[in-house]
Amino acid sequence: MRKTLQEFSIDILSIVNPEGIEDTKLLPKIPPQELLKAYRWMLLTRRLEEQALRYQRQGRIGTFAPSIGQEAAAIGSALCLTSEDWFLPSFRETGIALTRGLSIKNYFLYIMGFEDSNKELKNTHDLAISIPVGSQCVHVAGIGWGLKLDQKKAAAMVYFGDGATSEGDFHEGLNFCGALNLPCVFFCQNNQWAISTPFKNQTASQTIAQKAIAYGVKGIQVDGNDFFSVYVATQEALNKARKGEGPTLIEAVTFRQSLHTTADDPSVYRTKNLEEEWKKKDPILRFKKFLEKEKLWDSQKEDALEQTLKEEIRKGYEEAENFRNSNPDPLTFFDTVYETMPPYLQWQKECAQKNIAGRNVIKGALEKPRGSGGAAAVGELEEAQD
Ligand SMILES: Cc1ncc(C[n+]2csc(CCOP(=O)(O)OP(=O)(O)O)c2C)c(N)n1
Ligand SMILES: [Mg+2]
Repeated sequence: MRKTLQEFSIDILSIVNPEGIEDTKLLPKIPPQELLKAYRWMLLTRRLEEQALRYQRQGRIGTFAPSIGQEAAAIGSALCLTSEDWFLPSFRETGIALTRGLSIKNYFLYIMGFEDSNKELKNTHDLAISIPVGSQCVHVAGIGWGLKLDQKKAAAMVYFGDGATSEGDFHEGLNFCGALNLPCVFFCQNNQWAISTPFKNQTASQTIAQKAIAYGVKGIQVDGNDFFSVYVATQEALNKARKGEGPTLIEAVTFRQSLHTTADDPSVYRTKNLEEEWKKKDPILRFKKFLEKEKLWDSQKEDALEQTLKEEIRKGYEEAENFRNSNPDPLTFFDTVYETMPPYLQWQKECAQKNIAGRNVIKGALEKPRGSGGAAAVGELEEAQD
């Protein structure tokens, strides 16, 4: 005997395409003021990162990962979250963090290398940027489990890229959430690239969304450059999670228009033609076209907004510069990892303080600390000195 045991399908959602409204029935009823706010967030994200790219080239700030081209995926999903929900970012979620209260000053401080920027996360439901690819997919399972045990009517949404779906953490996290029916939303920004690895080399699956099926989780693919598709799918997924009906994996198909990070040069691995093709599907232009058609927007309003944003960004950068010039403690990153600092970290911090004070590594000057990690750290310091 051989017969089909189960069959699966994956939905794709597209509401407003580059030519206009594709499906009026699916268009969500969002008040005009909310649409205008969404546009403002999208444009702020774009202009902020464009300015950050200039500052980085001038040597004023460090490496960062721009999200240019992904603003609909970011803002369309972010606006569905409440302050009770949890937000777990990867490293390309500037727009979402802004909607959650990240100040422009702290945005710049982080890429200047100051951990102080993360202090404002205390007492929020937002986690700090996660650089190890996919790691936050495990953290979300823990947070989701906590929400379930506490019987909270909130959800946790984790963001990651197409590349992260090749990491074990993504599979472990999604499986755990499926098995325990946790209130989590996995939001994949499939921007077609993991640094220089194109999507076609990432997986043999046709979609990322279908990976949910293996874990008994609902998966859906959306046009990630369409604010409305992203909004509808995320709202559905979050409501489902808050009602205790389990997790969802959303794949937002988008395109990273800019470089992976400021240390990258995409011209060596992708064509100008491809970039031009995707520029025609630009999420901000598409949303603006919609607003103009609805008579909610015009060039005068656009000019005024551009001016305000420019000023906001300039002011935020100035505040960050002032902080940098105030001779801040460069070692605050030791303080924000644990509630109580373990002895080995305390010891490392002291070493670093002495090192910075005298620019002089302490060979044998300190006793080996008690507790794990200390001995290894002593060895490392000595090696570094040699
Ligand atoms: C565990 C781990 N391996 C490798 C890296 C180096 N790295 C940083 S970003 C990246 C690609 C991530 O691609 P994707 O998940 O698609 O996210 P995107 O950068 O496109 O937003 C890699 C390999 C890392 N940070 N962490
Ligand atoms: Mg990617």
